Amino acid sequence: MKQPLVADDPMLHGVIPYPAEFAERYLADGFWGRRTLDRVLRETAMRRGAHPAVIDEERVISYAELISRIDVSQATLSARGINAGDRVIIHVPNVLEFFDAVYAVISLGAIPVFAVHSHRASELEHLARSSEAEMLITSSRIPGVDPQEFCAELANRLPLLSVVYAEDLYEQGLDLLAAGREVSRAGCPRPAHAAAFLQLSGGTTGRPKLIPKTHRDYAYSFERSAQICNLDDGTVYLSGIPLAHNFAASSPGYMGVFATGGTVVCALDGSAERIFSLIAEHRVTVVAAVPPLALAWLNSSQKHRYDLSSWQLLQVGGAKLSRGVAERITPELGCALQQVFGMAEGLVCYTRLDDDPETVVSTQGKPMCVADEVLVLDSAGTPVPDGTPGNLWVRGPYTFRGYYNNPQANAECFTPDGFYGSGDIVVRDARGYLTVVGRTKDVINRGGEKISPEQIEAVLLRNPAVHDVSVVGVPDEALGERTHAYVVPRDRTTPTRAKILRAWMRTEHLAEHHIPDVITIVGELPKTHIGKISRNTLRPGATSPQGEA
Ligand code: OOB
Repeated sequence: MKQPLVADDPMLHGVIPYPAEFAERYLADGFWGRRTLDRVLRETAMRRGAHPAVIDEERVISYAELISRIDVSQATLSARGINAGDRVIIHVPNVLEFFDAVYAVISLGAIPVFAVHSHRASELEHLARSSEAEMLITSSRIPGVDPQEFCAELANRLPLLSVVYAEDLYEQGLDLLAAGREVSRAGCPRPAHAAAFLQLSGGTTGRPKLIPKTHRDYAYSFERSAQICNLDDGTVYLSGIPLAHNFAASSPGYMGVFATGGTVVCALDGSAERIFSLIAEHRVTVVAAVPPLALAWLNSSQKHRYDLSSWQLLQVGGAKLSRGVAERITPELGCALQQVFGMAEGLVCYTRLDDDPETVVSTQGKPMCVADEVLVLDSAGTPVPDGTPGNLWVRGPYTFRGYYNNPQANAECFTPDGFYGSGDIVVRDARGYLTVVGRTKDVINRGGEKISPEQIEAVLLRNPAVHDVSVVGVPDEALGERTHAYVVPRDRTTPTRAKILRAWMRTEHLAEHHIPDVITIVGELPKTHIGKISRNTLRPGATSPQGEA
């Protein structure tokens, strides 16, 4: 039977369907297949039953065991009244039970809503309301959270939301089955063209928006990513960022690993010590990180204490990786670097494993799919020539067509013919490789001089006394905006001084307006929920990185 071109699915409410001619092409060209996300995992389990699928501390779980945990967990969810189509928030860190929860919900035909485990009651309340969730699955292993206090606060805000610990899904399911309770494990799988889950936008303003992903577009994105990253059944994958984030889920992420039959190692946090010890212990081959983590690993004295010889590839994405940091990765960590420029909304670009070193350190890669249509436009909507910065617009088989139930946001970020504007300013070269030079909203207008904060950050990062830096624009009566750099020194006992840094910058042959008006030395920089530096929090009047994923 032919696959429908559009899904009649309430989870796609507000989403502009792909025009028939596009859908037909994506199907005919094989970008969209028929496999659902749980089917992908179950098919791998049929061929790789005994192979380790997940390692979490001492627990080594084979593909066959993982499937059986998922089936048993599904029984718990059914017994608690979860049905096909219900929304279930996943609020679980990088632990084995994350997979029980995600795949049990999906196998039931219910819809996971991916929170990040650093979200707290306030963000979760917003998510629960906007997704009309029935249940929230949390964990007793979230660092720094008292589970009882947390659940009490949630119950206070959301008295009707059912809250379950991921750790209980499997245990309670076993009890139910042992007691011979009549529980349905059949589920009600959704078709490949229907929404599989809701993911959060990572935008840096306002509350996160909900992005519906269909099985077929998501399966394409992680299968293609797995190909580009050369995953195979010997891959051992470790993510320093939350598995709930699109990068660690599908670029190629744990789903790409499950599609190819490798192993996912769980890391509860991204500290250098934990990551290096896991790499050494489990012979990890591929690691994913955001730039601040990669920088922390590079600057850690721990790196010589561990055998990191299995490590083949470090993927860095989520925010701009400065060239100076990129250049240190292979010499200092011994693995290859891959830059990943992606967005939860869709488009993912990769530097390729066989790219020349200059391309790998200086660009953010090229789109993964030949059917990705990228436009680089000036503010009037006219295409700019290659080599000139412009706004990025994109359309393609795995790029979304609208936020869930959010007509206002959808009206603002799509062109009439369905291109999504990400707000990124990029330069494209003749080969189609993109270099991210900033974000529309981050550009600092200093007396008419347009300054990209990334450019100043990249210079400061070359100074050996600087560990990390973030630059923001601050309102200024005379100039409109002035530049303010927040600098984390490498040596915290005798930190460098603003005056010394400014004098050093002058020796770097910079235009005067590229030397920060103010430099503040700080102990650390505020981060978003997945560990990107939060410029919003550094801007005057900001309180916390609320809403930034
Ligand atoms: C990833 O997804 P989100 O949704 O958290 O954030 C997307 C935004 C992009 O629009 C861009 O502004 C920024 O994050 N970004 C980068 C970047 N990767 C993402 N900016 C500069 N250089 C990069 N390499 O962050 C994401 C999703 C899938 C794969 C990788 C990252």
